[in-house]
Amino acid sequence: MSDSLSKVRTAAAAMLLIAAPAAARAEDGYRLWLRYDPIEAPLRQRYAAHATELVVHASGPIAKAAQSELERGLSGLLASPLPICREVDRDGAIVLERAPTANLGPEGFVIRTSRANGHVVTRISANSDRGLLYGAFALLRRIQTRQPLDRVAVRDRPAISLRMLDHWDNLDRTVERGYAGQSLWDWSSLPDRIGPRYADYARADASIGINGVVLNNVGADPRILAPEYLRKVAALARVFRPYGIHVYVSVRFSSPIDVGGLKTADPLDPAVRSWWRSKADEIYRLIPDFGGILVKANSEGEPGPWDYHRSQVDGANVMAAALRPHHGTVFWRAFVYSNTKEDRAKQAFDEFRPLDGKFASNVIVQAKNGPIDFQPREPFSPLFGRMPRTRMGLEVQVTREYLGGTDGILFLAPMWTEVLNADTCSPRCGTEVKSTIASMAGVANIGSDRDWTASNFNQANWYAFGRLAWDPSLTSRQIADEWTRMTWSEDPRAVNPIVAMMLGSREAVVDYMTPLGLAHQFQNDHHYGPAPWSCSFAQANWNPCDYNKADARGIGFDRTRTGSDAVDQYAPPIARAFASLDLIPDTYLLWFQHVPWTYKLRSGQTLWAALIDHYDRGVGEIETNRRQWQMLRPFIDPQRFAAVSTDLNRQVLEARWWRDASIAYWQSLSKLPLPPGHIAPAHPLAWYQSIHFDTVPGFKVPRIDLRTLCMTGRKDPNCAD
Ligand code: BDP
Repeated sequence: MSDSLSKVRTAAAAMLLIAAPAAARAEDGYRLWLRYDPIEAPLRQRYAAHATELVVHASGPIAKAAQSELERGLSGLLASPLPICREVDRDGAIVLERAPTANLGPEGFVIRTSRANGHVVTRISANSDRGLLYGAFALLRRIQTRQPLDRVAVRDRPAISLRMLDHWDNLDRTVERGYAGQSLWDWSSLPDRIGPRYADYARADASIGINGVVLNNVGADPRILAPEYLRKVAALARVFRPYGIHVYVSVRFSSPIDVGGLKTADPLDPAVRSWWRSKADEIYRLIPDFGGILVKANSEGEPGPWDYHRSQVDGANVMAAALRPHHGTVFWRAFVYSNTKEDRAKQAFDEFRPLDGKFASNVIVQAKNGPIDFQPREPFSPLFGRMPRTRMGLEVQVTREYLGGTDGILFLAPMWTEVLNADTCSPRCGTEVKSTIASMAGVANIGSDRDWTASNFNQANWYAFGRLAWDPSLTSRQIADEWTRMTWSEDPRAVNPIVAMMLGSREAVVDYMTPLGLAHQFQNDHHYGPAPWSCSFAQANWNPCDYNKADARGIGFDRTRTGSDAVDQYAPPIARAFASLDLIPDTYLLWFQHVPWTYKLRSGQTLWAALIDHYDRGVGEIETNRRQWQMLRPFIDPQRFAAVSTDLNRQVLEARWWRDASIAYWQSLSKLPLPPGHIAPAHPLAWYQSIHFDTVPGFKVPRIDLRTLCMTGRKDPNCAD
């Protein structure tokens, strides 16, 4: 008993720290969705009756993490310390216990109202401590989102077994396509100094079910495999382990030369094979639960098996053989293309499809959601469903490289559910992408900024990624709703408008950037801002003009049989739909078809009129969001309210810039007047073509400041001197 009393005291002390009055706390976004502020008084009593004590029948480090999260969360939410007891001795106990349960797998859990020692209790049970950890977070989420705790019967297990965040972090702490400051990993002070942020990061990941983290950039620095860095990796693995997270690293294909001192990295060379084997042994001696490696080979200047006239299979399998005795996984990226005349959208499929069935069983071929590159909208990659004898992984980008970085509100769940739910029609219709994948990876948007993601709303994308990787059948609305309640407010007068803003935001961005199937219309290199006219790269498939194919007569990339024939990479029913002007959804029109400016859509509207409508709809939506946000002032703390207001001001200017610059360019080709009711761009085309900022998001600065964006030329109250 004295044991449990001392625990009560510890929990009470912790609670004082956690449940400090909201007003006194800096609302800087650090707590993410794990805020645990006290719930409204009348309701609190109801929940308190279901959390009278905590009884834990599991003792491993992961179960301990689950226990401490419950202590922290419940004592915060209920504004009262949570007694820890050995056995159930009253109604309302929460029992955390390992109990063999069929069909739950190693990570699933059950939460249910039941009885113990004659008392009514809530049991969280699982086959493993990892299941308990996920169950603990699920219970907290129930309370955070105010779902009832009487008569609970939840059974949940992840649909996808490998749920990964891929950090594109460099060893010098810069982050490729990162907008949230430096890398979280302070390589120079590792392994000696372990700041509290590492564990806070792991808690956040675990709370949404992420179980794998790739620490470094796919354009990998080979030093990551040097003993000095492996010790640092091991230190992070130790912090992450109690949260059920395995670490992985990206490796450079030429590592046998770069760090091994060999003369070749030819995967069929025996010395190379044995180098990978002994490197794997060395890693696993340090990190017994090391997850594996991620490889970007023969793409965008990275070395790979082609350098030795070997195939992607040869490259992947030599590493897989080295990892296999240790149960490690090789994620081999399908993002492979080169500077040839062939349509870039076709190259990955052409390369990988003939290799189906040849990859080792511990290789996952990881393809981006679309055939090109994280655009605001792409059709799903034709590799999904068409590699039936290969373990496939889906890669999405959580960081907003092509989507305005940190500007405004952009919720990406609608984009990801679009691909997860896409019907591959392989082997038969009704086979959705989500049922064809073994893993889901998100390119992280996380950095050392206090709010982790450089904008409060970008946190929602980290959250949504984890939730969808766990359960791809969740809807965007469900995710937006729970995140909003956990992050902003429980008041429906705040929840409803915020959720509505989030749900409309992705389509708005597509509309103001690249409507009707357009893609890759970005300024070069940094991918911030419009440049549909740009045609100056020697590598044609980096040029926006190569993707829009716009001229005086029309616009769009012909990927039907009269063009590049990318349509035929899809299963026949899909190929038929994309190839047919009668069947193709408007959203993919210009991705697959080249049509005249005056082409009549099925709605009866001309393409020209529809394009202008979309741009204006996109801008209008963001302007509405900005107004709407102002009405939420009474419900939101001043610090985060101001930060989001600024983000939205930037997004309004960015949206107008996209709209004006794009229309000015298309009009210079089509020579068509704007349909009635639409205003002309504020400036002539040359104005937009001359905009070149020295500092843009991700290039020297995390975000572009408002004054600079004002130079894109539209009048706005925020641009007045
Ligand atoms: C592109 C990014 C580049 C990445 C590449 C990749 O611009 O920074 O290295 O994707 O995924 O979109 O490898």
